[in-house]
This record gives sequence, structure tokens and C-alpha cells, in this order.
Amino acid sequence: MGKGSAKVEEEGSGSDSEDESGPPPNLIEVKVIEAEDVIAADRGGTSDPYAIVEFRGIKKQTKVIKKTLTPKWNETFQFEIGKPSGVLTIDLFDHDVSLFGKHDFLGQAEVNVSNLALEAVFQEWMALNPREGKMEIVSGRVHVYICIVAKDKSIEDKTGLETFPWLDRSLYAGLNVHNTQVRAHTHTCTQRNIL
Ligand SMILES: [Ca+2]
Repeated sequence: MGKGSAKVEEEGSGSDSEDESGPPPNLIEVKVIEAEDVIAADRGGTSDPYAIVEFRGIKKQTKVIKKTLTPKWNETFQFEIGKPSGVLTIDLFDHDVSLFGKHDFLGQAEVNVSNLALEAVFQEWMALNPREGKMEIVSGRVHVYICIVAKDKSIEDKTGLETFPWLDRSLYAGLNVHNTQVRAHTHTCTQRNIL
């Protein structure tokens, strides 16, 4: 499977792939599912929680769930990576409508991506902690799902299915992959593992 012949991609992550034994794992899916028992930051005894997921300086934000201490987001984000390393952080904040009000910090969870196995589902309730070096009062837990998905540019090239860049070449090596088969796949590890 011509590992050296893959065309150069513009994503800038190609130089990270030092392991030549297979396709680089280079997509992290992060689903911020929900949280519970977060601090009540507003006078009414609730908060308006939202989450910011950050990986290697790139931030992605959920919507705000108003007036609750048990927000449910169920929002999925994806980050491009080369090799699976680095720390992914999930910060929770209380949204405030005041122009001058600072959004209150509700807690942080961190995941060391180096500890995650390729295409294995990590789904945990993680304790919300203060940020490093800060005296912040927080409480509660956040429920997250994380999976690292291997992209496969060779399959992409053969089938022309640019919209399915996460396909794992090893699953299809030697097979005639038709578009109809490929369409049956989804981009989450959970659903992939059922196949
Ligand atoms: Ca608020």
C-alpha cells in the first residue's frame, strides 16, 4: 500500500507521521455529552453552562444551556492531528448576558491524548477541577466521549470519497470498496465498531 506515494496534503500534519507501519491516526472526535452538579454562578441558583474544548491551541465551543446545573450538550467536535499526543482540555463556563460581566469559570477536565488507543472509545465522567495554579471553587463532573480515528488517504484516493477521510485502510485492504458500502459507515468509533 505505497506508503511513500501518498500525495502531499495541505493540512500540515503530514510531517508528524513518523510511524510508517500504517496510516497516521489523525482525527480526534470529542463529544461533550453533559455535565452535572456544576457551581451555581447566577443569583437564581443556576448557571448557563457552555463548554470550550481546546486542543493544540484550537478552541471549539458548545452552545449555552440556560438556567441549569445539569446541562446536556451532546455536541461533537473534530480536531486534526498527526500522531496522538498532547493534552485536550474541556473548560466549562457560565454564560452571562451582561456586556461587562466576566463569564464565570465552572471547571476543567483534561485528557492526555497520548494515553488513548487508536479507535478505542474513551467515555468517562470526569471531575471538574480548578485550572492549574488558580484558586477556583468548582464542583461536579463532565461526561465526555473521545475517539481517535485513523484517516486513510489511499482509500480516499481510490474511491474519490473525500467526504469519508476517516476510513481505516486496514479494514478494506484487498477489497473492492464500492460507494454504497462506504456510505453505510459513519464517522464515529462506536458505530464503526459495530460493523
Ligand atoms: Ca449566567
